[in-house]
Parts: sequence; C-alpha cells; structure tokens
Amino acid sequence: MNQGNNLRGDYSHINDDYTIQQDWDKYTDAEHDLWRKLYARQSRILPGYAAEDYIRNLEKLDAAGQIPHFGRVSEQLHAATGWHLVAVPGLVPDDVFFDHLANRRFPVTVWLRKPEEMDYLVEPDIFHDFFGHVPMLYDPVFADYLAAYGAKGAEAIAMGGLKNLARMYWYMVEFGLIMTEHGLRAYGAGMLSSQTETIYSVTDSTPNRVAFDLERVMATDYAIDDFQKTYFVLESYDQLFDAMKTPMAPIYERLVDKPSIDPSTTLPTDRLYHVHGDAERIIALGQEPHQTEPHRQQRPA
Ligand code: HBI
Ligand code: FE
Repeated sequence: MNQGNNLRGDYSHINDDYTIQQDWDKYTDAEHDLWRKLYARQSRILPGYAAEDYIRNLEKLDAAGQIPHFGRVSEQLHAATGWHLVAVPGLVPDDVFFDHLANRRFPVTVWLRKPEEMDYLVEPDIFHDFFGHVPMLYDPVFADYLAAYGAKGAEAIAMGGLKNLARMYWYMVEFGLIMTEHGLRAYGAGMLSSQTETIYSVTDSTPNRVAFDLERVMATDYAIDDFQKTYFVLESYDQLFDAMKTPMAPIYERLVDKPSIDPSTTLPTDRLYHVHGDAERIIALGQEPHQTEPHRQQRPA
C-alpha cells in the first residue's frame, strides 16, 4: 500500500505505527444499526459452515448489539491469548502490519462500510476486521501462529519473498478451510465476513480444495476480486504453527525462479478434497484433479 493515498480511512492523525484512537463515541445510531444488521445476517448462516471454535469465540465477544469497543475486547483477548486490538484507519504498510502481528497486536479498521455496501467492499472495514478476524485470535494455536507469521515479515521483505509470505496470509488467514469431525468448515476472515463466499467455499463443487502444504501455498497466485479458485484445507491449526518453524529463505530461493501456480489448476502431487454441495457430506480425499469452471461473481470483502 501507499501512505494512505486512495484509501478511505483518515490517516491524518496516525501515530508512527499507524495506530489511531477508535473514537467509539463518534459512531452514529445508523452505524450501530447497520452493524447489527450485518452481524445478524452473517451470524445466521454460520452453523454448519463456520468452524465451531470460531462460532464459539464469536459468541464470547458479545458484539451482536452494537459496534464493539476495542479497548474492552482487547482486555478480554489479552487475558486469553496475549493479543491486543489496535485501531487503524485501514490498510497499513506491510512492514508495519507484520510488526503489529509479531507483537500480538491485531490492527482493526475503525470505519464501517455504507449501507449500499452490505455485500461488497474492496478495503477491509471494521466488520471484516472484527467479525472475521478477532474470533480466531481467541484460539491459542492460531493466535501463536499469527504472531510467528508476523515475525517472518522482515526477512521476507529483505529477501524479496513478500509475495510468497503474503499468500500464507491470504490463503490461510483470509480464506482457510479446516476439516473437522463434523465435516469441512470455514475459518478464514475473508469468507466469514461474506455471506456468499462462506457457503460457496464449503459446499460448491467448483473450486479446488487442496490439503495444506506450506510451499504449495506460497507458490500459488490469487485473485482479490472474485471467489477463490483454490482453497487450502487444514486438519488442525497446529499445521500452521508448525509450518512457521520451517526456514523460509530456501523456499524464497526456490520460488523466485519458478512461475507461480495458477489457482484454477491443481498438481498431480496435491491431496484434494471433494465436496458434493453439502458440508456434511465430504466425500473423499482422492488424487485426481478436477477442473474448475469460470464464474463471474465478485468477491465480497
Ligand atoms: N493492513 N490493516 C491492514 N490489514 C491487512 O490485512 C493488511 C494490512 N497491510 C498489509 C497487508 N495486510 C498484507 O500485505 C498482508 O497480507 C501481508
Ligand atoms: Fe482481513
């Protein structure tokens, strides 16, 4: 990103680390109303689609009734996993973002989308950041993963590996799936803050669902303006935490000379999950790749 140019947030009062005051009292009744509407609409579809620990932790946040107060949640979160929430005007520079994560500070955008943007938004707003990301910060393993991920940022930037490391955020923080005892579930903030992609990611037979592999993820391109063509599937959040013990430098060196993997394709070495339109009926972990078909819907934030 650039220094706030072309971004919606107000960057005129930022601290050196891009944090600001949340100014909770400034939210209007109309904004609290819209928040309630977004929250109700989105939480209704979660059962059967979202990871159960995500749902449980969302409920703990007690944020259905009004736009949440970061300070209050932050205290509770810190007691649970050592993370804090910090208020930001929107996207922050990569090095700043990584530094916040490495220090267990999760940047949450302060502004809320407009009523006409219920379904689609380009930049992250408070609904995406809070509803999508904060519940997972209560999961101790995921929380440790995200801090370890942030600690890898500086090296990636120095080595030209930012693009590769950012894919671990995209695929495993924004759009991650997990295979649970009750079937495939979504835990990524990008899909969970979107009505349509939550259901699509878990049930539609079109996208590829590939068993998680660190280097496979880091080699794979993504699009930000459409539903994902590939999702990566965990069996446990431990896989993410363990992956962060892998030395990254050799991966960046290997990937720099290789073309990125097109997310509409799969590799013969992939372990693929197949679904038949019903989250409860995950069929098989097979070997044969399946083709994706083009579709035109935009990705809601
Ligand atoms: N800033 N506020 C905010 N939120 C993000 O998700 C974010 C960011 N800055 C950079 C960034 N993400 C990405 O480059 C990461 O995927 C690495
Ligand atoms: Fe996000």
